[in-house]
Amino acid sequence: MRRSAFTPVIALVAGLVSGGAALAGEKVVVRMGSEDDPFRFHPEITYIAVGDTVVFEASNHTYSSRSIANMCSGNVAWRGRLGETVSVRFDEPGIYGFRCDAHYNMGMVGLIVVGDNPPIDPRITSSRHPPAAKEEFSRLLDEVRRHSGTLASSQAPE
Ligand SMILES: [Cu+2]
Repeated sequence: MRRSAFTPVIALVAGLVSGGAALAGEKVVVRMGSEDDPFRFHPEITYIAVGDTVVFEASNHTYSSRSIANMCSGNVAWRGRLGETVSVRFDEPGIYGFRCDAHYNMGMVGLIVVGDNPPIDPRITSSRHPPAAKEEFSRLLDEVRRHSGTLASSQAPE
């Protein structure tokens, strides 16, 4: 009985704390490779809120995560070494492209989408890549467009 009397106060405090969530966001894990599907990031597209941190977790020493310069907004850049787990915080809305150094040629790339349906910067769509990575990015960007509703499922290629 006594305890429930305090509940509204606790809820209010919790509300205040989450109001400042942009400063202390969530941690979201992107795994680099897996036994079943080794040359891919899991997931390939990660949707997060502004202020969240992405932890790129290497499942073994052949993987790395590295931002692609033309595909990142603001001053965000990271470069993990092979086998290194890196954490990156995203404080600006936008779409960020990244790659695995060892398997970029095989199309091991991914996207981080920060905020609610950020526009796709033309720099991202015109960025140049080896064929498999290019194909993968165009597939992932269509997926992002579908997610934001700017590409209807019926327009989906294939
Ligand atoms: Cu790789």
